[in-house]
Amino acid sequence: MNEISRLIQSLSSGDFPALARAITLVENELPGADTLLQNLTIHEVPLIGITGPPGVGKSSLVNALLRRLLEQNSRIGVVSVDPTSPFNFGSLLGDRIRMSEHFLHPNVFIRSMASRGSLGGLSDKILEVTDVMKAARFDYLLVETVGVGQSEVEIAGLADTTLVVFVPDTGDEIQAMKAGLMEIADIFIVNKSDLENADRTVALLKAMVAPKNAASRDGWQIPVVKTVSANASGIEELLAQIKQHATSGHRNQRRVLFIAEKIRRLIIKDKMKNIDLRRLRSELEAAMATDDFNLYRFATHYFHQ
Ligand SMILES: Nc1nc2c(ncn2[C@@H]2O[C@H](COP(=O)(O)OP(=O)(O)O)[C@@H](O)[C@H]2O)c(=O)[nH]1
Ligand SMILES: [Mg+2]
Repeated sequence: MNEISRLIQSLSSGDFPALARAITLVENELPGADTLLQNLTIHEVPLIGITGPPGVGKSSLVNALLRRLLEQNSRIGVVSVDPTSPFNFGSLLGDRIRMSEHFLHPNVFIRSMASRGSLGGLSDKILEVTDVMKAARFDYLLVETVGVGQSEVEIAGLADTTLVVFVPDTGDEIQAMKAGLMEIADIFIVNKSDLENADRTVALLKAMVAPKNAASRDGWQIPVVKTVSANASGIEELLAQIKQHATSGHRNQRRVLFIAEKIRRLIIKDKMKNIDLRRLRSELEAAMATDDFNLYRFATHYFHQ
């Protein structure tokens, strides 16, 4: 038996060190990564995406959800995608501290990822990483990501249930975001509802989702849940809504688009694998020095390689 099948076997039995090694393998495209991904048994594990502006308490909510789920003896995988550069360890450290209570728990696996290399804001490898985790016997996966631009759509394609988090008094922010975050939420959360104006923000969000709920075709009614992550207020209701959504038969319309985009990128990567960009540039330089240079003709020399 070779190294990769041994690794698959270990992570499939729920071994965390093996899981960590497998994630590092796929994140860095090390030898064996493709073989590993192609031979994994990827189970159906509810993937909960948690998104929203920085500082609204996403990590704190993950922590509160973890505490509750662990009491119910669930095995949880957490991925925190940090939007800042991989060199900014500050916020990664912050997330770790907020989740540190659970860091050594035998039923929790926590991984931070930088969002480097992705057009969208989510990490390029988020699908690979969560798929590897889905092979490792978790009951739930929680993925925290800052909602910025394209990543909203990506998280909605990736997650079975998308939680969008706000805090009180962000009326302007909520009005401004309109389409993006508004469209992807399966559940809205007003966190820090210990602060003033929580009810006003809840009312505003409820008014905004009302038309969508009235037109709902699959019967899912987007709830607005008020939470205080520090004292776990509202967490029970939030968890009940998450579970209800997971079992509601609601189908994620964005999943096919998300997977299709992923496959498109894999095809491009495969097509590019034999192309030496340095050589291309030097050949291009020579070609551009000639009189009859035509870029479209030049490009065809690299087709079907
Ligand atoms: N007052 C209050 N503060 C909170 C609550 N939840 C989180 N915070 C604080 O808000 C800050 C940002 O929290 P964090 O979880 O890192 O937010 P994230 O950037 O969305 O992940 C931290 O200082 C938390 O202690 C809450 O329910 N009420
Ligand atoms: Mg965070």
